[in-house]
Amino acid sequence: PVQSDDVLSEAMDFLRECGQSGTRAAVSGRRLAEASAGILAEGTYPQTYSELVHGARLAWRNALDCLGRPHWNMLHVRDARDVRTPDECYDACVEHLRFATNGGKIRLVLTAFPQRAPGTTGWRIWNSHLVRYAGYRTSGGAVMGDPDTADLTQFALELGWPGGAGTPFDVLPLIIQPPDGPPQWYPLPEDAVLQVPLSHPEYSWFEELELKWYAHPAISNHILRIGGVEYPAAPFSGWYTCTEVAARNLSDQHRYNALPSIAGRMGLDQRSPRSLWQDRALTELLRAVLHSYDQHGVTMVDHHFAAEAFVRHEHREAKAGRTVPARWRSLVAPTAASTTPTFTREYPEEVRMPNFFRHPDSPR
Ligand code: NRG
Repeated sequence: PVQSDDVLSEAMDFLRECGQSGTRAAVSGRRLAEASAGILAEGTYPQTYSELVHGARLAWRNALDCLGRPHWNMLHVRDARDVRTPDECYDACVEHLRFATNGGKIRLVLTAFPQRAPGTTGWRIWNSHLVRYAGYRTSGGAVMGDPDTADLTQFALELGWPGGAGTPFDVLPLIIQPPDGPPQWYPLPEDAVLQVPLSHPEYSWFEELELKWYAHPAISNHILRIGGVEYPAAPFSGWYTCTEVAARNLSDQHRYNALPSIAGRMGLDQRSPRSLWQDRALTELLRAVLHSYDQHGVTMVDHHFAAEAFVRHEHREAKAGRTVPARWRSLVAPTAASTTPTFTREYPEEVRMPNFFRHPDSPR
């Protein structure tokens, strides 16, 4: 919980920034007085749609871990602040997925659910993304599926979800909690979840590995904080960079660990890392991911293009008199890092407001 004087100064900073933004969120002195009266009386104030839009875009511009920020000004914001029941929240999440997925031409979109009332926890989506694959703990201590979601999967099972078909890629149900009630689970409609089966431009055996991933991430475990107001449920969607899927999710040893089987099919010598079998298998996995998303008409960027766009974004920001805060480790590609232009740059790791904050107790 935040102190009301923090809220007040954050609100005034934000509304003044709106005033200078040249957007529809530009406000008068009366708006500042109105908001501060609200904060002093109730501890918070309602934001206009234009303020919400501008605030969400600024939060994106300030997001330290995001490489996609060149597009910050194009974020589309869906207003779901009038949602009252978990069913309505679920419907809005499904609509979010359909709108963002757009048949593969991924749209940059955020859906804002009601702001947190002081003294309450507010709306909560327990999933880290609206779409994620389950990770079932087995008796041997291993995990079937995505080990990253083992806790979330456990949570869903405890709530009464019967589990999926038992494949390595079962889509988890959504877990939604209203401010005044227990969490509830909802299965996602199959046709709202676009997925991409992986194939390789040359290796015909690649399909037999039966790897796939979902079309885009819809991050749902962050609090959006704008001008002292918190939106604890505010899922946002963008498109993937190929390295996220290939060089982490499918290849990390503690995730899907796909490299040994790819290297095996390629006939590489896995006895020593010095044969660079991991590097070579990973490059082919990256090619397969890009190839498959392209073939299915699903938006995805490569790390080279994304890093170049980011450096252009830095130049544009500098012209506007702003530096670009960032977490280097998040921006720099996990493969071929030194061939991308962000590799040799340095960034201030400065938390500016508005911003997104991961729910601290979010299950993986
Ligand atoms: N690396 C995670 C997703 C993190 C957010 N990435 C984005 N966000 N591209 C993963 O699932 O691989 N986005 O809003 O587009």
